[in-house]
Parts: sequence; structure tokens; C-alpha cells
Amino acid sequence: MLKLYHSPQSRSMRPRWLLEEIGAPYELVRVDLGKQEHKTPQYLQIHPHGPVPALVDGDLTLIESAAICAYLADKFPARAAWRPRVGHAGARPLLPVDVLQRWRRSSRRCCRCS
Ligand SMILES: N[C@@H](CCC(=O)N[C@@H](CS)C(=O)NCC(=O)O)C(=O)O
Repeated sequence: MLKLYHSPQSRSMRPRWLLEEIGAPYELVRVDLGKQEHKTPQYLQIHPHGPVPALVDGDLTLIESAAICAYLADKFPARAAWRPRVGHAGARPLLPVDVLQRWRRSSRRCCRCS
């Protein structure tokens, strides 16, 4: 199972958000930056420099939120169908109107906003 090392309100929200969007099963490991948990020898074995996020997938350990997101999009292509593909015939820059249309298509009222 994928394991994401995460601290709330940090850059690790990027891969966490993506994991939720694509619905991939993962284990969340909270790293308390306030308690310096990212400086412990155990965490430094996972990420030698200490910051979150880090993603462990079997023998593979990834750091850098953008790299982790790119890896997840590659690993779950069917669930990340929104991903623009470089060189694809239909590829064009994503415009704000596209984002709005996608949001309108996919948005449902959530219980907290009504
Ligand atoms: N470029 C890295 C930045 C990671 C980063 O700076 N993480 C911060 C939280 S947003 C952190 O863990 N800081 C604690 C530290 O470096 O001591 C990424 O996007 O993954």
C-alpha cells in the first residue's frame, strides 16, 4: 500500500489531495513538524533532508510534491484521465474557462456549503 508522510497545512497537501481525487488507497502517516518529528532518525531514513511530503510505494521512495503527483498520475492513468498529455493531438493550454466547465460538470453541493 502507498504510504504518504504528511503534515497538515504543508506542501504534502498536494499529493494528499491528488490521492483523494483519484481514490487511490493509501496509508497516511502524520509527521508533526511542530514536534520536530521530521528530524527523527526514522524519518530521515525516508527523507534525508527532512521535509514532507514523502511517498513510499514498495521499494520506491519519492520526495518532492510535484514529482509525487506526476508519479501518481502515471501510476493511476485511468483515474487521472484529466491529466493533459504532452504531444497529444487534443492538447492545448488549460484555460480558466476549462476549469470552470470541469467544475460545473463535477460539482455537487456538499453538505457543508448548503
Ligand atoms: N519542494 C518541496 C518542499 C517541501 C517543504 O518545504 N516542506 C515543508 C513543509 S511545506 C517542510 O517539511 N518543512 C520542514 C523543514 O524543512 O524542516 C516539495 O514541494 O515537496
